[in-house]
Parts: sequence; C-alpha cells; structure tokens
Amino acid sequence: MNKFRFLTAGESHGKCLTAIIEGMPAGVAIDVEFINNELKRRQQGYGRGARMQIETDTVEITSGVRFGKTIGSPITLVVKNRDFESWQKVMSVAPEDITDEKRFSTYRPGHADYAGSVKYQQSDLRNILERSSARKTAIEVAVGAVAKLLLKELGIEGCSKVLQIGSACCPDKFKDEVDIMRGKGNTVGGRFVVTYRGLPVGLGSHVHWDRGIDGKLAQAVMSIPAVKVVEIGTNPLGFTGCDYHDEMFVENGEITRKTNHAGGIEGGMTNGEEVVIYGVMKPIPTMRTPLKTVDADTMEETEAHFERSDVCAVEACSVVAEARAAWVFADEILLKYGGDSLEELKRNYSAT
Ligand code: EPS
Repeated sequence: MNKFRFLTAGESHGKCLTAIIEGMPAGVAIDVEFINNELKRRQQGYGRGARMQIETDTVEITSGVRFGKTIGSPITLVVKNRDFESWQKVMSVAPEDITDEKRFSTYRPGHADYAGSVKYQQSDLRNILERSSARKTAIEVAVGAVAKLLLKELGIEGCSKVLQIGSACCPDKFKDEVDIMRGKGNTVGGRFVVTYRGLPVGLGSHVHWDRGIDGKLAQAVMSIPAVKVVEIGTNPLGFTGCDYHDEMFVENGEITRKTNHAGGIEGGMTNGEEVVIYGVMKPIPTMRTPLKTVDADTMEETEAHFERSDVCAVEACSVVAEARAAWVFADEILLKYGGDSLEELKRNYSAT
C-alpha cells in the first residue's frame, strides 16, 4: 500500500533514465533548480570516476507539472545519459545492430554479474551490469527531490554527511585515504549518516511487521548498490537498558528528551525526535587491481573485468540515502494524512 509510488527505468549507458511518480498532491511547487542541485550533489565527492566528468545530470519534466505546480497527474522525470552518444551502437534496441563490442564474460566478485547472469540467463554480462550500475541512483535522487519538495511544505528537512572513509574518521584525512587507494588500483567504502527533522509523531505503525517505518527506511537504504549495513539511532551493542533508552521529561507542558539513542523511532513509529539513519557502503567492486574470478564462457579461472569506475562514492551514496528516506517519509505522510491537493493535505496535517 503506497500513496507516493513510482517506477524507474533506464540502463547506465542507455539513452536516459526515467521515473513516473504517482500520488503527489496537486498544487505543490516544483522547483527544477532544486532538483538539479540535488542531482549535482550526487555527482560530487572526492574519488568519483571519469563518468562524472561526462555527465551534468539535469532533469526534464514531461508530465504532471503545469506552470510550476503539480496538477495531480503522474509526474514523469527524465535524466539524459550524455555518455549515450558514445554507446548508441552498443546499446541499440534494434536486433540488426547486435554486436560483441563491450561484451564481457568475466564475473566481478561483489557485483551483480554472477547471480544476475544465472538468474536472467544472460551470457553477455553487460546485460546485467547496465541496470545493476549505480548510475540508476541519479533518477532516484530526482524522485527523492520531488518528495523533499512535498516534505518542505510541511517544515520537514533532511541532510546527510560522510562520517568515515576507509579507516579515516576525520574529514581532513578522507582525501588521503582515497588517493592511497587510487594509487593501489583499489577502492574504499565508508560510513554516512542521514538525519531528518520536523517529522510528526506517529509515521509508521507497531501493528504489523511490514508497517514499521524503521523497516521501510532500512529497506530503502539497504538496497542502494553497495550498502551492507543500516542502523537506526545509536548502535545498542554494549549498552544497558538504563543507559540506552531516552528518558522523558516535561518542559513548559511539552514532553522532552535529553538523548536520542532511538534515532527518532520507537515501536516502528516516529516519536517526534530527529530521525537518524546510519549506513555503511562497501568498497566498489569494480577495480583496476583485478580479483581472481571465473570466465563464464570458458569456465576457466581468470581475472575480473575492469571498466572505468569510482574509487570512492560514499558521499554520493549518502545523498542517495537522503533521497530514499525522503520518499519513505512522503509516502507515510500521505498514508496518514491523505489529501489530493496540497491545501487538503495541509488542512489534515494541521488538524492533528
Ligand atoms: C555511476 C555511473 C557509472 C559508474 C558508477 C556509478 O558509470 P560508468 O559505468 O559509465 O563508469 O561510475 O557505478 C559503479 C561504479 C558501479 O559499480 O555500479 C553514477 O552515475 O553514479
């Protein structure tokens, strides 16, 4: 049951990435510059690959918005792949264009190549790489930006930051860590945090396992390519109950807390405190220093395929996580308060 729902489509080197969003109330101002700035944030961060020099991601809106505001109909977003220029033949949809150019058959350990090719019975691993590439997160950030515009109307704002790159925990050392890994033909992952404030009490629910907002956020962040760990609030390992739980006090007639170990979620519901989500991204598995692997064509041991890639994309990943959290919150807001127009949503929202 989703109110804010969407599908995305598009390959890494195909013509474009597309999303169709349904469920945005009518009357929400759509600031294209804001969406483009979110796309720009995703392209940044030290350690990105050459592809980021080729692309200047911008959104084109082809439906659902008129004179700057949503009209309640499905919103179509398009982000063009500039690199498609050089890939037109390789990514052609026409059967007569079939080619072995850019075909590869050596699995990259850690990537989707092996499981994806077995599952979809594809001997050209490019047919798996093209969609499993994190390139698709560009259109996801555009969807998240639209969700953020709705949240902003209700005074809800989010941000994210990188906390650790490899073994470096202080920003001054992040670049060095990336440079060392680049020098070795290696890659490096890291840890990031996403926070949202201004959320009302009671998004999500305790009544069924699949209605908890912590579970929804965890799925949204965990399914970002390369994310292996998601935590909500302080990791409780090693804490006692007395130390961990956030005691409640009254100040000027309002309930207050002095700590937020719960990360703004109790019983699968927002509790009005800041929502805090931590994620850990593994090192990207496409590397100049090849790992040992197997060739799918010959079943012989060999070295993994290398294609231009990022040395480190943790900053981009944190922006993607921020976008994904935004669409979870937008969906929960619409589920709880409803409203086909922004006016109706605001009326329902302020009535509680
Ligand atoms: C990405 C675009 C991709 C990769 C990266 C993310 O572009 P290309 O494959 O043309 O270099 O740079 O994806 C991966 C590293 C991966 O392993 O999926 C982007 O737009 O973020």
